[in-house]
Amino acid sequence: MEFRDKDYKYMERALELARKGEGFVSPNPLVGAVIVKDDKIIGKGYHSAFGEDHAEVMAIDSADTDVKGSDLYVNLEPCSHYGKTPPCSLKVINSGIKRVFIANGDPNPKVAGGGISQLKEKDIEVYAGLMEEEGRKLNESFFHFMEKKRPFYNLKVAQTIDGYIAAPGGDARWISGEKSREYAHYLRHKLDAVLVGRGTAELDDPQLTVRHLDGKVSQPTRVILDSNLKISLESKLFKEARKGNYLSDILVFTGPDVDAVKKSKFQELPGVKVIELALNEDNQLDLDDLSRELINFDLINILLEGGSRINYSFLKAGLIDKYYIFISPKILGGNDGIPVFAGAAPDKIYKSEKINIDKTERYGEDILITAYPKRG
Ligand code: AOF
Ligand code: ZN
Repeated sequence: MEFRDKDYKYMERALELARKGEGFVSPNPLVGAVIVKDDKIIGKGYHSAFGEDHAEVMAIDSADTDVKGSDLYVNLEPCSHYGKTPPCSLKVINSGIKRVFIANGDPNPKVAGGGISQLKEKDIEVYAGLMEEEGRKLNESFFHFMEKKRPFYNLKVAQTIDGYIAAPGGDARWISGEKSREYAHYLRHKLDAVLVGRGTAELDDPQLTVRHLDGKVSQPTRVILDSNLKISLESKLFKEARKGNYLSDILVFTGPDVDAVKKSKFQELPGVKVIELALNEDNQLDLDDLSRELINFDLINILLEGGSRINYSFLKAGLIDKYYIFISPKILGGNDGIPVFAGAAPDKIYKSEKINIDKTERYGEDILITAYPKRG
């Protein structure tokens, strides 16, 4: 099927609408829809929050003209299952829409082609694959989760030109500029959870919340990896929780058999949970076990925010799915700064992790490199 220029234009609009749900729909995908009749958009909609109407429903209900005989552009195959809402396929069929343009099939096993076949059975023309790549990218964490059954891990680092994320004593304020830090807050809003190691949680004493953004924001779940539950109850994160300032859950992952008294002190705090994980052969938290737990909490799009040992463990485990690397025009110098990945390096360059650079952009004086691992 040869798509026409206007098909791209309308699908682009659907993708744009879908993006309005960023931060609010997970673990559902971002979906947008437009209804076109006589070359005019007569209805539009998007999935605005988890549990809310699906895009097609909002688009059909918003139409200011009878939708009978019109075209629907939607980036995901209309669902065919009874979930939190009734199937979109029925809504589309009953509305009298004549043709449906889709970017991606829905990999959810409850749908998986069922939506498309229901439409076709009712003689609706279905054209799938319009802007397939763009649609897949928009929902990369959703597709990854459906296919691999594990979270999508995004590594974010702010480094000097010479590859350090902090001075020897841990000072990192600030490596990247204001524009980059603002973007990092947008990532926290967009993704489901922010994950840091105990060292970073204590040294930087961060709140791991979204600030510096306009409009309604979504606060990510905060995840701390701390094998021995050594983190202080006096850290900012827990102090705020104790004051009753609930912003989002805080999940502390530890190894097995940690101090029960200390554990209960954390658990008493509103929104704080301590979860014990198995250890791997290196006596570190088992990241597969962690992945399973995160999925249990519906956390599928995770922002790894350090520090360097956590970064290294995820790198070694081959778990980093996307890189956001901010490079700031600063040179720390010396050889004792804190590297991006702290641990033993391979002995040969050919053993290094290979990545594909997707984009390079300027954020103020910094460069942001977005990259994906090259995996077979
Ligand atoms: C659509 N249109 O706008 C979205 C779809 O829990 P529920 O009932 O909201 O269903 C969620 C599933 O529905 C989700 O996993 C995905 O397969 C599909 N999402 N489908 O037709 C939409 N958001
Ligand atoms: Zn639906």
